[in-house]
Amino acid sequence: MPDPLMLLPGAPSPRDPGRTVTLGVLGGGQLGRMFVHAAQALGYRTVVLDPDATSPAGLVAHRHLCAPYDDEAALAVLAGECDAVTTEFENVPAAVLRRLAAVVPVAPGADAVTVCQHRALEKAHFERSGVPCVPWARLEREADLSRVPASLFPALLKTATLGYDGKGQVSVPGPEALADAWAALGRVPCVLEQRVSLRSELSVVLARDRAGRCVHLPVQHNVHRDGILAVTQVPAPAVAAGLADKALRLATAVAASLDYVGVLCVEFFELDDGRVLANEMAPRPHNSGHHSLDACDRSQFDLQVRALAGLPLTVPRLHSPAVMLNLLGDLWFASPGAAPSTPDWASVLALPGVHLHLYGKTKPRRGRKMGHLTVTAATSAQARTVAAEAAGLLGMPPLWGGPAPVPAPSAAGPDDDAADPGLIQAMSGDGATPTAASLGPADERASARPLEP
Ligand code: AIR
Repeated sequence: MPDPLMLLPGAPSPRDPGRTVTLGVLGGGQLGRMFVHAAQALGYRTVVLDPDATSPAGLVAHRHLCAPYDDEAALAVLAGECDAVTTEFENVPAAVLRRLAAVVPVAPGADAVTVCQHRALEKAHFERSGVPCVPWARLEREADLSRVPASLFPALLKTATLGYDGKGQVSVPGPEALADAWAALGRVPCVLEQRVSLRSELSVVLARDRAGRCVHLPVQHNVHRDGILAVTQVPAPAVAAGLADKALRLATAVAASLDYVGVLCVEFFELDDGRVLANEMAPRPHNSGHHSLDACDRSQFDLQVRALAGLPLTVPRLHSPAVMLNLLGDLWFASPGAAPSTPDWASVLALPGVHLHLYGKTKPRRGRKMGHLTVTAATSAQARTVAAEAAGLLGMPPLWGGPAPVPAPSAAGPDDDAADPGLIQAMSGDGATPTAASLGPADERASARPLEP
């Protein structure tokens, strides 16, 4: 059944036949920029609302409304000029989405975004949906400090709202450090999470349409540094058999229980003891899905456009193994205190299979996501080798915090080069379990080599 709200690209707007169908996005960062690129490639007109005059998405959209997210006049123009609106940043107030939804189709909906914007609501929602997460406690007032069970330590204290990319997080080794940690975060509502022993971090990016049909990207393996995603690999290496299926099932269940429409990312921890726990989710495309621009025949941004416009969601196929490296502002500073200088892109672009994406941010800052680089190759091993070379040329730290995660020889045999034809990935469609072939090479699923968390 086609979506009754289907908005055909390049067609006259059903709301105003004098203009072309227009898609709007709240937030003008890199995620909005890549959404705009995908929408424009299909032939949609695009409008971005973002307060920054040089926002990455505002610079490429047909129209940039440069105003705060809750500016009444700008929201009226957005609602009047768009046929559907989405968001790219969970810090956009959910109330704004709710107000817009009274006038224009909005996806994801305000209720789902509200849950994703608040870590305590998010964890409670995971638990309600039967999705296990790390032991945690809510911290809202002074009295809560003494009620925290000792078993939660060592722990991480995170602000309940407005945190991303490692912002708003403090490590808390023991109960005696909790009061100071909470003070350091401004005594705002927080969640305290037990620090668990991680074997790996995984994520699932899925898209769900208004009829509840769901497709997903391959399960991604992520390495974070200082709370910021550093490296993503697909197919995910060294994921125990059955575990990828489980992550896909859990992510699909979360989306269904939110009655979610749009692109959703759920991040998971794989523990040393084999359990899979949900970490957090994002109501938008995700950094760990950026590889899909170059390694899949349907990117997460294509999926975001399709879900919003009510176009059919087709199964993304991973056609090449890939390694994605984040390019942080640090790369622009050759030494502490130095003036920013452009990294040596020429050397990196001379490597095979390198796809450079810069977001057009005018001010490099340490820890700021300035772009990413995806290496695609015929095999995972080749992608890792070229990625390590690119990282070396750019002066990045070793990618996996040590030697590259070369697959351990497995008793079953085929090496990862030989096994890569099994790349076809994967839809859950109606929630169906993906096939073994969809989960990548057997040795990458089953081998148990350790990876840096
Ligand atoms: N973003 C949203 N949540 C997490 C991230 N990284 C993206 C969005 C947002 C941008 O980061 O695209 O607009 C903000 O980046 P910056 O560098 O301006 O803080």
